[in-house]
Amino acid sequence: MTRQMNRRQWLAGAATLASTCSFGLPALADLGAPRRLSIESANLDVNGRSAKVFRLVDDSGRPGLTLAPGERFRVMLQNRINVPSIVHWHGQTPPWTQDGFPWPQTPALAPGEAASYDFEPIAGTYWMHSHEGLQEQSLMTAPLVVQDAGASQADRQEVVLMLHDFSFRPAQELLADLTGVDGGREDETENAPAPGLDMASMRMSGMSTSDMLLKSQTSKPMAGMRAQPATKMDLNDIDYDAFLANDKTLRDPEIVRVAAGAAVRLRVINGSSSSQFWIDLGALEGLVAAVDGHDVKAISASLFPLAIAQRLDILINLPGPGAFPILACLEGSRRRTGVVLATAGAAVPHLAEEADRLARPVDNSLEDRLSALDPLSPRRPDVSARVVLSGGMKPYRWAMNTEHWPEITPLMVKHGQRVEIELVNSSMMAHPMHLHGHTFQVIGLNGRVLGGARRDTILVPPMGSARIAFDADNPGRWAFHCHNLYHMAAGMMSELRYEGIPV
Ligand SMILES: [Cu+2]
Repeated sequence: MTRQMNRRQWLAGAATLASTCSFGLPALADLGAPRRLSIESANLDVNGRSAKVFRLVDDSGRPGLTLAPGERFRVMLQNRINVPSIVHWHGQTPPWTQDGFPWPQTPALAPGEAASYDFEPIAGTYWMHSHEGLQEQSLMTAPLVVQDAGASQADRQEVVLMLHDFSFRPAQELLADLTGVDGGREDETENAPAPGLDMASMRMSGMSTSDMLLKSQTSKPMAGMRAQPATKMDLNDIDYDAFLANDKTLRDPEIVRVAAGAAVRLRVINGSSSSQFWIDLGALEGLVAAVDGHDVKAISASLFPLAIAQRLDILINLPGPGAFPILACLEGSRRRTGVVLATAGAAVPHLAEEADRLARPVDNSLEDRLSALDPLSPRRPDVSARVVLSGGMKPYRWAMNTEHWPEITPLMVKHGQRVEIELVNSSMMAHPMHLHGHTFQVIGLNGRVLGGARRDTILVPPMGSARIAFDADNPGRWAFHCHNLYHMAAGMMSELRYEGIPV
């Protein structure tokens, strides 16, 4: 495969030079070659059936990256698939030209093309995913763990739990079913229809919009939830074929070997395109130590809501020998996935893919109790914006302030300003809203003032609101969008733009 030095590499090279000059000599660890990351296609076995998926792997074939304490994010990314692609370092705050969003100035990498990245990462549990088309649904996602010097001293075994929703059907078809518009075929990973089934009959076997509405309005009250016939909340736009935990289902889950009485740091990443979960530790008690990579005052629990794209660092001290399932239960459903922490010789129980009870909708019950260890300094906002989230299933169209990407009006800010945004959800679906390039603090939920967590993704529940604040300290063009892939694809994306950035 040929490698060309492209414009982006020159940009990144210049950035390296600039940072070396302005910050003095690079650390010793930075003198070696950059880490390599490849965008590849691969086959994955899902419950006995082979699927074509994408992968983001290092030279040894491992998914994603784990950076040592203090290590810079120095990565050479190569596109080894036959369609354009670009990878976003979710939650990190690089210069905007290295954010992995396909702006006109930073287009996707052509097949065979490579790009280099060099920035100082934030320590914590992060992830990476394609920001090109619907590639994320085909598992172009991977963990990005940046180890923290303090956390690694704590001598905890690290366990990463990466969650995915999975369909054998191409994402373009799933979207076309929702919008009623044939989006055409674009992804290389499309899984061929089973013999004897043509595309039309596959589409007919898919769920109609009314089926999905029916499905979401379950007649029985969900566990822990009162029956509320007046409220029609929409959950789970897509009927997935499987839910994956580290690429496996509960039919044959990953068994993570742990020592009896081990101290574990569980890094849970919801890399799903359109699914939200309750993380269930069963009999174990866990301490939430960080959300979206940022430390919070620890909260003890055994059940934790996790919206799309969010992460949880949960500290668990195992009580002794045994097998300990860590389950992710799909909201509004009995379906679940997970891994098992097991000591040597422990009998691992069979875990059904369906729970006895429906999980209730993911909510902000944990968010309400979180507070940042490193809050923003108190300051009056220079910019106060209100963003109304709207849309629905029929037609399947989602908006921010009634605008649909790419016909949007950017939210303009100046470098150095304190910005507050009130996110108001006027729709019947939850929207996990993600702002690129910044860490915000949650300062209000449903009108209640909060000194909440610092994050990059906040859930805005149906008819609810969330207020976020951040310092405009990273000039550029930044995507601001719902992280439900299908909501984003159906318009729910906007831009935060700094004055003075040429477009
Ligand atoms: Cu949404």
